[in-house]
Amino acid sequence: VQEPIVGRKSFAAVAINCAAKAGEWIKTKLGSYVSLNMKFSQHDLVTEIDKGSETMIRNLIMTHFPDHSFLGEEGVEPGPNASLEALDNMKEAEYLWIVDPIDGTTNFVHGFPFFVVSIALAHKGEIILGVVYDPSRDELFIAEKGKGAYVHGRRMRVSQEKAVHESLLATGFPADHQQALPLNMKQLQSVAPKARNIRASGSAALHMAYVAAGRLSGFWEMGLHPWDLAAGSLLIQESGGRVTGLNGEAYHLGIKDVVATSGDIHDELLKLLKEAGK
Ligand code: 2AM
Ligand code: CA
Ligand code: CA
Ligand code: CA
Repeated sequence: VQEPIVGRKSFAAVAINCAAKAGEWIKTKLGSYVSLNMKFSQHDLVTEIDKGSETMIRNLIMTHFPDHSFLGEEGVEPGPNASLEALDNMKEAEYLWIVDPIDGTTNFVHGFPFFVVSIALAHKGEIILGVVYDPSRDELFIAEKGKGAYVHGRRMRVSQEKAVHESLLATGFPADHQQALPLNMKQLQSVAPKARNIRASGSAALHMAYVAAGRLSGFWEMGLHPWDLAAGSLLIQESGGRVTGLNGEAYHLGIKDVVATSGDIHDELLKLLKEAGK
């Protein structure tokens, strides 16, 4: 439903509007031919739909908040450290929107319906708003700092599982086949026999949202970027969970290797992952 633009809309209203509009549009493009580019390697795909979604979101945000800064995946040159350099250039920004226009592009390209739009807003480096929208299931996950996290308008809580052996976990297979992928294989060998089972659905932001919703008890992945994690990290914190780096340091925008859980299993999962890294 279109609301008229009158006065200054809330950050949350604009984020929801962006995510819903972009998500609906992306969904109409699923299964139709899209021209593909390989960004950095054959494992790093981008489509015209990624770029179109980002442009749509950026234009809407800039219309409402012209003095805000914007960091979107498709506006950054590809490469492993580019996102941190871009972030460094923007660290003076008072309000910074951090956007992944499609998280799960490989899924999108293959018609595997696990991809989302991820939108976060940071105020002086602290994430104050996170929205993850899954158009395939029409699910919108939203959190505002200090106000809780919601899906379908209902408050989210992380899962109750107390140990890895009763947990459903998720990971992502890294694009870096030299170092990160072999380490991820070792991590799987360490964690899989201890967990109830493991999923790898190909969207880090969706996995983060599912940890917040209690559908997964934990998620870890290496080599990610701020736009993959910023919104999801607030969803999880506001649902009572815990998000850290691989060494247990508290989540911040520069974290690339993430461990996100309901909280109770966090130390046990960190320990299993650490053992795999030895
Ligand atoms: P994307 O779809 O926005 O690119 C899946 O394991 C996760 O890794 C997704 O969130 C995906 O985001 C991200 N990803 C895919 N290719 C990547 C690459 N080459 N480098 C870093 N992250 C990548
Ligand atoms: Ca990408
Ligand atoms: Ca992504
Ligand atoms: Ca993306």
